Amino acid sequence: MPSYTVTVATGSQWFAGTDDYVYLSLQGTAGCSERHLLDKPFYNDFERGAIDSYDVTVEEDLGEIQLIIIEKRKYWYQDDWYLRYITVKMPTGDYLEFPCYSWITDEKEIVLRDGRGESHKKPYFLQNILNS
Ligand SMILES: [Ca+2]
Ligand SMILES: [Ca+2]
Repeated sequence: MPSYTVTVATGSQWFAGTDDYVYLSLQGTAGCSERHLLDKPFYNDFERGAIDSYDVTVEEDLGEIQLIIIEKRKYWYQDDWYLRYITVKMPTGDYLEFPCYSWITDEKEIVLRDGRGESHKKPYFLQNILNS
């Protein structure tokens, strides 16, 4: 089954992190994924300045990913989240970048689109991480 690696970058400003539930769906040219809860066991996800990666396995190849749908749901109290960007590593090894750079405040769905219109190079910030 195809697997996508989803990397989520939380902002580094005060209170940017969240303990809310974050669900992700991938929508591609060939289909849509199920809704996945992004959660690593025994780990505090989406803290300030964190870059967290999750493997999302899907039943069938989704083709080129066009949209990401993020849903934030309350865990205990309302906990705003500053999402910088999400990258998706495709089964082919290509990376797609979905910029957000905004606060997600309520319990709502947001839709992120591929920010570059070109998917065959690694984003420069990943090159920086790999080169450092
Ligand atoms: Ca917060
Ligand atoms: Ca957290």
